[in-house]
Amino acid sequence: MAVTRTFSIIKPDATRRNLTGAITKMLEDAGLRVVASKRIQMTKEQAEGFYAVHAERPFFNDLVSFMISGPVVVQVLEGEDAVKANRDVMGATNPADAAEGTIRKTFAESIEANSAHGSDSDENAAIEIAYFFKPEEIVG
Ligand code: RTP
Ligand code: MG
Repeated sequence: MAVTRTFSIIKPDATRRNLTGAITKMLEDAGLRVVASKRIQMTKEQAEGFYAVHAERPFFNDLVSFMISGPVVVQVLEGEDAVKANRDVMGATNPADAAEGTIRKTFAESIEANSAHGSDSDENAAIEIAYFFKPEEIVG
């Protein structure tokens, strides 16, 4: 298995509750290394662009409003099969379905305010990383 990168967001419900460190610790304990990180306030345009794939979904407008409701921490994570390692430790989208010990089971407030985002493929990871980071901001 190769060392790869993925893209993570610590969402506004989590930054509001001061969980940036706790969630980052769970990512690190899962074998992932933070090779880039910044706390930002996303603009509406940025959030709409990031979630463009969901533009036709009924929850799109609520999701964009939620994602700009407070600061987020965007991160690039590196590790063995990083996309899978990250999604495994995040748990299911709906915290009611998430396994014990996952980030979403531990911290999520709802299916929307679910504390963390993680890319769902290597291809999308590369697109999402480039959406928020310049190459020189990532130090492996
Ligand atoms: P993510 O993209 O954030 O890592 O989450 P995911 O793959 O598990 O979920 P996805 O289907 O890509 O949905 C993106 C985000 O939209 C919100 N959502 N709300 N109200 C709803 O039914 C609903 N479904 C999804 C969540 O914040 C989800 O993470
Ligand atoms: Mg997704």
